[in-house]
Amino acid sequence: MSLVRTNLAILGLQWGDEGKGKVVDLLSPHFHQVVRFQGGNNAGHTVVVDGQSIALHQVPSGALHPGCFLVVGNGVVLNLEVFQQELDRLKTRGFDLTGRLMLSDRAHIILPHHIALDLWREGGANKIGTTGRGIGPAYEMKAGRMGVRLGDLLHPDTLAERIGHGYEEVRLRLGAGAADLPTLDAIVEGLLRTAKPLLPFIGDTQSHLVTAWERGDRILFEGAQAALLDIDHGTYPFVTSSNCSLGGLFTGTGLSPKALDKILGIAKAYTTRVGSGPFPAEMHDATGERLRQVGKEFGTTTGRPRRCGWFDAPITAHACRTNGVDGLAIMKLDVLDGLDEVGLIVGYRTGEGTVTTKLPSCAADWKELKPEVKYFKGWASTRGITRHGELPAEAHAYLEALVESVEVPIAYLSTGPDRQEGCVYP
Ligand code: 2SA
Ligand code: MG
Repeated sequence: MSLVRTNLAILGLQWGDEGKGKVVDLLSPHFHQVVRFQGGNNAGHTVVVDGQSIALHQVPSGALHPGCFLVVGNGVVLNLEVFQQELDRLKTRGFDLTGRLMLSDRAHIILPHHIALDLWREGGANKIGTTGRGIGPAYEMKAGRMGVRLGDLLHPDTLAERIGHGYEEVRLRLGAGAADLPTLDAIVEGLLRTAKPLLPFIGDTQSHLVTAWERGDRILFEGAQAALLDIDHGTYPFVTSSNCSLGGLFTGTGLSPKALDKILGIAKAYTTRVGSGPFPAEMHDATGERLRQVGKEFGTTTGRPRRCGWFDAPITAHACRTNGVDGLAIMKLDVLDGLDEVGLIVGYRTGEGTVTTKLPSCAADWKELKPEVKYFKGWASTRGITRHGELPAEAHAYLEALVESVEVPIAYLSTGPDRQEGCVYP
């Protein structure tokens, strides 16, 4: 599978944190446009350059390559204050994005009362384990037609009214808790102040992308979160509030499916999840802890420890179907180095004792499922391997079984955090 001569989507196949940032960063030099289409600052993509890591939340991961034009599509929800901080951080590291960044005038803005509502809900019994960044309420306001879009910033006199509808609803819901909210005037003022340096970046990203496509630019679409966190196809209600699988790419940019050539699905060689919700692979034992420590499985955005388990083939196969994945990038294989045996979840044993690979639609039904694990002999080291022929035979056997169970070939294998640690599959 050619990863570079195409318009390519990079999508997460598990519950996020698969290492999409590294892949986007690796591939970016071959693309003219790098596009985010959903999510907000709940995403945290770490890219490592010369041993130094940079965490990006809303700026597309192509930022470190001066030849890439960066697009934030209409499906994204933006925290402008955080966005500006990211720009500033990048600037001090020598990456100035002036002239190569466009933010959709239709992208929605995350406001202080969205964050307050997110946190207020998370304090209650129906905790989802969100990132607390106001993502859910921002998308809710969008669907409820009370959202505020970047384009609205160009009409400052209408802002108070636009923001006011949603603000009043949040105040009603928070009741006494609303006392801590900033006033509407303060929100409008703060927003205008924060937005000022960003105004030159706001534009019609759909037209920009259609034009780029028509002139033959190569476009890289950078997914955030992942299929199992997709609001429709994930483990609802323990999901994020956007379509992080393939459909969201089209609604989140306004581009036609014809503009996309290939889909690369990203998965770790094991599985992690942060936050609450179904996770049949979870290991509460020393092996789970080992994966967490060796894999440094703590959230980029919130620092929360991630739940860890073996590679879960049924969920990954579901994600591949949902996304029409052409090839897999298997990340962090080296984290499994040195284990006596490596497990692969090939199905789930149900309450009735049968084995299934079908995922329940209802979170309650997941509780019944016990993973059916197939074990493989471990290997000494894959760290830093750059040619797939050099992989230990045991690692080959494991990867072959993984491919067989997911029914999608591997296109890229990562064997360490650095750019050069990994190999393209023949
Ligand atoms: P929210 O804040 O409303 O989106 O939270 C809802 C659920 O979605 C989960 N969530 C995530 N889980 C893992 N990684 C996330 N972001 C990655 C990061 C970046 C990525 O490194 O931080 O992979 O794109 C992420 N974002 C949301 C969250 O834990 C809740 O379960
Ligand atoms: Mg991450």
